[in-house]
Amino acid sequence: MALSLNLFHCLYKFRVLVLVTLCLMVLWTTFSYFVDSRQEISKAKNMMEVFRKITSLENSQREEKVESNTNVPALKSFQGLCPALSPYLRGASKLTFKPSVTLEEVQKENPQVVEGRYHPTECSALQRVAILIPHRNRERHLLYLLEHLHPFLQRQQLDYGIYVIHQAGNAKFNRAKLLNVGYLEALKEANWDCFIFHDVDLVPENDFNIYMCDTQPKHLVVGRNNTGYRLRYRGYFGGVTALTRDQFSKVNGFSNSYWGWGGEDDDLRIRVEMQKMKVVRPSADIARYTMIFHNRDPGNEENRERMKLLRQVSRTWKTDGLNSCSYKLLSVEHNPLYINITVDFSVQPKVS
Ligand code: UDH
Ligand code: MN
Repeated sequence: MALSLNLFHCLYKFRVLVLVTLCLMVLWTTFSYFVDSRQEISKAKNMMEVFRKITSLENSQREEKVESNTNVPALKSFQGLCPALSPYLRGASKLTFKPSVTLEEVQKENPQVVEGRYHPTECSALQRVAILIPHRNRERHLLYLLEHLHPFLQRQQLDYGIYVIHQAGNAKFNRAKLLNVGYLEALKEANWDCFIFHDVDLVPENDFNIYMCDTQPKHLVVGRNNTGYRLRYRGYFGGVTALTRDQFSKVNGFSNSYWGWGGEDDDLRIRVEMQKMKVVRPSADIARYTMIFHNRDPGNEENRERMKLLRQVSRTWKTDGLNSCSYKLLSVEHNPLYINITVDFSVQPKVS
């Protein structure tokens, strides 16, 4: 009896123990569940806080950018295309040429020009424009042109580069071939959309004369001071012209055959017309230039062959142009204000 009572007591104790253990386990599980979820909640709270901080930081940065854009052009991200008409244009101006001006001064005036190139930082330029200047022995004219052209092009919010193509030696000058070289060499450096073929001695007077290409080849010199600001003759296509990469390639560029002065610009007009393109011009009150006075250069005597060449354009244009322009490249120098390309036309390059 005592044994069974003892056994019963033991069993009872065991049950109580099991029950207490179970209770403790339930309590522990519940407790740890609450602790875990509290931790999760605080983790989530932390994450929310971090997220809130990041977004508020982003917003304040965005506001800063918008603010800086309205004051000083500084940051390019989040920005769209430049407007069709730049807000910096000034219109007509009376040009002056100071004989004492130096390259260093022009450099100082244009701190944003690097190795002859510039692009606006406040917006994305509408076109990438290469200015090609044929050159030999006209250093002073080049200086005057650079002095005026750099600020002029920056006011137009263009992504641009100025290339000076220099003919080495004293042989007959070939303006058209130099411009072909400029086109071919400039395209090795950048994907230019538009080319401005620019005499060194013509300075634009009005910055509403936009140095961008059109749907048709554009002639930019309607008038100049030495012709009473009237077009030299009907069909004149010289001095400064603007053609897109495709327009110029479609006509096979300039002819390489015009040595000495004259004819090459008329030849280009004939090529343009043969491709059913039409020369367009800005209005006469805007397309005005000052020509820096000069005499005829030695080595650029009038080309007496030009009339004969002009009669043959329809037969020659396909094989005389960009696709047949051979030259010896002497150097490509990246000066602060322009890229200088020097070529020699007197020797034919070796074909390797
Ligand atoms: N060029 C040079 N060096 C030269 C010859 C020509 O750089 O020795 C370039 C220069 O970019 C010049 C362009 O080729 O602007 C056209 O040549 P040009 O200025 O001689 O042609 P333009 O029709 O004058 O202006 C021709 C001679 C006019 C003499 C008038 C005298 N009053
Ligand atoms: Mn000239």
